[in-house]
Amino acid sequence: MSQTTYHTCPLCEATCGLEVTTLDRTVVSIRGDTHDVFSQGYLCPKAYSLKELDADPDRLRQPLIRRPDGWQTATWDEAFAEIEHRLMPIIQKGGRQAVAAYIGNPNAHNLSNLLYGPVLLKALGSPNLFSASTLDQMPKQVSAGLMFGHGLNIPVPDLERTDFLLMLGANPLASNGSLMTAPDMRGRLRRLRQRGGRLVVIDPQRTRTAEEADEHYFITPGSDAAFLLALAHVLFDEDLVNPGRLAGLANGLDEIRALVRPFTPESVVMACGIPAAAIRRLARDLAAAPRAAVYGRIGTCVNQFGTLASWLVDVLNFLTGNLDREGGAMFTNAAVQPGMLTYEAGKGRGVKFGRWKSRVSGYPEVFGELPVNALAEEIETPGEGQVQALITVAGNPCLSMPNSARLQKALDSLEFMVSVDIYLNETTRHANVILPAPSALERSHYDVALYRLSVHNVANYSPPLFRRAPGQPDEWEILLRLAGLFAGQGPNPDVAALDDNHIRQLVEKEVEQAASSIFGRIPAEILAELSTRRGPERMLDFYLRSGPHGDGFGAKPGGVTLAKLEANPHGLDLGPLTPRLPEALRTPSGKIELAPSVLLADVERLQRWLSQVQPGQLVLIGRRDLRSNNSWMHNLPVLVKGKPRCTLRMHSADAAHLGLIDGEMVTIASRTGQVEAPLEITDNMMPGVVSLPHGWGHNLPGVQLRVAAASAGVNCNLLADEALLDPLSGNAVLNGIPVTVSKPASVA
Ligand SMILES: Nc1nc2c(c(=O)[nH]1)N[C@H]1C(S)=C(S)[C@@H](COP(=O)(O)OP(=O)(O)OC[C@H]3O[C@@H](n4cnc5c(=O)[nH]c(N)nc54)[C@H](O)[C@@H]3O)O[C@H]1N2
Ligand SMILES: Nc1nc2c(c(=O)[nH]1)N[C@H]1C(S)=C(S)[C@@H](COP(=O)(O)OP(=O)(O)OC[C@H]3O[C@@H](n4cnc5c(=O)[nH]c(N)nc54)[C@H](O)[C@@H]3O)O[C@H]1N2
Ligand code: SF4
Ligand SMILES: [Mo]
Repeated sequence: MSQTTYHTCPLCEATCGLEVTTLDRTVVSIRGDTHDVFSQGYLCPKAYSLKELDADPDRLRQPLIRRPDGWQTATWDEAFAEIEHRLMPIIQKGGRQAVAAYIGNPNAHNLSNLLYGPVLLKALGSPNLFSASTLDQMPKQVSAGLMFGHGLNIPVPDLERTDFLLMLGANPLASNGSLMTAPDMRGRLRRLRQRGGRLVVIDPQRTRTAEEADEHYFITPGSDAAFLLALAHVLFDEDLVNPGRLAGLANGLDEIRALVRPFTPESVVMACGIPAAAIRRLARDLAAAPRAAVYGRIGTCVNQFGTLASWLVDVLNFLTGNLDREGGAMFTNAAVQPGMLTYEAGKGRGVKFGRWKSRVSGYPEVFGELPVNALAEEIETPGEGQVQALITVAGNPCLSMPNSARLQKALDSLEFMVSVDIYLNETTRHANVILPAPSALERSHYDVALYRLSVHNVANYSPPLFRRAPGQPDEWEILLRLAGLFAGQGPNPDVAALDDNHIRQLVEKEVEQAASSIFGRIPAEILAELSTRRGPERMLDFYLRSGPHGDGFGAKPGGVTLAKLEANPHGLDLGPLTPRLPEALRTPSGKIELAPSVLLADVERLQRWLSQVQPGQLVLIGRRDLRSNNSWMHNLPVLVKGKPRCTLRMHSADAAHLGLIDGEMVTIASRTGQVEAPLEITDNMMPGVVSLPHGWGHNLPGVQLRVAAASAGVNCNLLADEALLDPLSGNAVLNGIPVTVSKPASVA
């Protein structure tokens, strides 16, 4: 008998609701759930690939142990025994810092891993923690932490009501939106324009999003901070600053006024490539719009001034009175906010960075982690504290991080490596043990991270679609078993007891927080109410019920519980965004910190750069494609069929200048390496800028991705330079890489 159930798509940040029809263990169809409270039937081509992903013969279904004569399948007990046997002596000898961890992007889309990943890392107790965050949004977390007191206090554009959206460094028509959870971006942007609103896109490529916009400006990669400073300059210069309701709630307005004074539009034109007149007009339009939002995404983050640009986006939102106002840039009030409610409302401890430093280059820690760019050198450099073992969880740094050739070599020199993953791929081929995670359709789902950045308050839970294969643990059980092992409990710790212990600690801590809805309650009573559940469901129920929309364990009847979500498979609509300041602030002052001193100081570095800008150097940036997802969905025929997509895009003027012809293979070279890719000439590129997507380059020895190997592409991160990063956030520079492009040596 066929069955129809509802499931949130776990693949990207859009959180689309899917209607899935199954027959026994087979997916018959995947459609958009027209009743989903948020996505209302929208989906993208990746949704259907969930079926292929689940059925993929290359997806690992048993643990693997590397033996001298190759990979061997193993039982779970054998795999954990091997980890205990190999890893614990490394810790005994080299201390906990000898084991590093790398946490990849799919963790952000995985309920088990979001809730239990931190437990694993705490048990590991190593200062050498790395994640894809420093390849991505860390600059935004740092700026949000400094301004609003918490790294997840990130304003999102109120898309449903804004009249003017100034979008920098994002292509949501391909990416489906990021740090802005909103299914059906095309529909939302069209509705914005239909109601008379305007969309302006700032991007070195004329993207699909730019094509939908009222205006698009090319911008030189890495220059957004300068452009935003000039916008702020015009606002002050023309007396257009009007913070409105928040005027009295911010420190530092005078400092900002003084800071932006030298940044006339004329002074940044050379660096940005945007005419001064256009900068002036955009600033006036931004100020004049009844409700406007400035939004910057990965293009503004992954360059050497990522934190400055991320900060200035919100400074502009403040200066124009659009921060925390309907139709402006607002703070989501998510149903689940671990760690957010535990302070006095409206005040907090704020953020502190650099509590420890990386051993070799001395990079400061941010939010408990070190820059990914430091991983290879921490492995390579001998001496006390050297990293000798690595654990990766849902990460593929061998394709995703700068100078990945260096990392690949470094991984081979490790004493031991364990990966929790679904594939034997470019990274896990270096492991000694691979622990397979269950299929995406075999796990429950709730977007703990993404609903925090949602353009509408929603909550939606999906139970697993399929039962796991016999013997296959859930991913949280894998992580807790590793945590127990690291805590010294041996290869077969009592996972259920670890889980009980963890939830008890959470509850005990929460009832002590004065701002909590369960302040002063008796932990045993709360635990009794949760007693029918285990694992992520128990934790989720706890967070939901003690959260801002929750039932407060009886204190607020009718509030959200997991049972209520289970009864509403299309999700719960918790209403449009509402103003949340000052309550959402977690700064020690209880105010918005507009001008944190570290940010002011960093502007000097930007000024030095501006004075040295030299036009004429060809630079490389990336791009995303709707039918792809970072590095790991190229083994699914439905997504990779069609024309090759890993091409080097270049403007026709650059191609003519270099004597290159459309379609021919070209060599792209940088300080760190070189690759060959077919040339695609298109005037959608800014002259002087070329683009190559990331996540390709699958034809490496030992990789077991048969479909991906056939359309392998090249790894653009062989060209990105690990020596370059944004010093405040430690974020990698992935765009604006100086390159040369030429006919391959054999041809020239
Ligand atoms: N040049 C350049 N480089 C970039 C970027 C760029 O724009 N340009 N973007 C950067 C960004 S934004 C990001 S987020 C990073 C991503 O960098 P990573 O997180 O390192 O890489 P992913 O490609 O997301 O690979 C995810 C891994 O998780 C595995 N996986 C998938 N699902 C599951 C699961 O359910 N459980 C487990 N355990 N494993 C799973 C996959 O097999 C794969 O090995 O790449 C960054 N690299
Ligand atoms: N289909 C698909 N969806 C995805 C992903 C995917 O790989 N494929 N990855 C997911 C992940 S991990 C993330 S983080 C999000 C990212 O989501 P987005 O931020 O929307 O990412 P992109 O589509 O890469 O768009 C970034 C844009 O920035 C531009 N850009 C590059 N450098 C600069 C610069 O210096 N300044 C400015 N102003 N623009 C610049 C690029 O040309 C590009 O058009 O997407 C997520 N969704
Ligand atoms: S847009 Fe994202 S969440 Fe929606 S169906 Fe596509 S991959 Fe899934
Ligand atoms: Mo990302």
